[in-house]
Amino acid sequence: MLNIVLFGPPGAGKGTQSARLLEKYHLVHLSTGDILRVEIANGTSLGLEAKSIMERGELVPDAVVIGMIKNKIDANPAAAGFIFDGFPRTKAQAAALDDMLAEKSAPIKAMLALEVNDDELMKRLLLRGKDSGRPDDANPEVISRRILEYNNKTAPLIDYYKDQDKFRSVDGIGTVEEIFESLCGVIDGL
Ligand code: B4P
Repeated sequence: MLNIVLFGPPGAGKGTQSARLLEKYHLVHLSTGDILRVEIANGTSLGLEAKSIMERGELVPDAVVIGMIKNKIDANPAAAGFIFDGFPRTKAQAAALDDMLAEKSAPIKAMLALEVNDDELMKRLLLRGKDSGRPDDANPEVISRRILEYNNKTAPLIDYYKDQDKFRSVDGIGTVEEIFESLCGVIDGL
């Protein structure tokens, strides 16, 4: 099984690159951001809980996203592998993911980290906010909060995966195609 964590700050290109990678490697895409937005659109109780948190640019509680991911893994027993996009975002989430995959004897092969500076992140997200309808992309203060949450709670995962010798850095600046080629180069060398 090819299980990959696609990692990076908000706006690094995780969603963009996931779409291409899953097509090439026939993987199942698990994006906690996408799952949460579907819950919000469907007006579920989980969606109602997540909506205001996401609109503030904060992280949804660990127990909520861990439960969501577990359900999706269980629902795809025949998958050739998973791309985890936007998950894990905290050490508790990373440890829970390791436990879930240990049960299947299919650990994470690599964490591919897209490196993009804060100015470029802000530019990309504000641009997307003009037509995406995502409230968390429309406001520079909310974007700054998301970047702060990333630096405080998510960036420490780099060391978590370095300790397991799974961290791989990829330059996230360039054309979508160039970055895709770099990611494929790393995956093909695993
Ligand atoms: P996400 O949906 O994961 O959103 P994101 O981190 O902001 O990144 P996204 O994947 O959307 O952007 P991308 O880099 O593809 O999370 C949203 C919220 O959900 C979080 O803030 C949090 O509240 C909650 N949440 C989700 N997962 C959670 C978890 N595990 N725990 C707790 N809370 C969680 O792309 C951004 C833009 O850049 C796009 O417009 C794209 O077109 C553009 N772009 C991409 N590549 C480019 C390139 N090479 N050049 C120029 N532009 C590019």
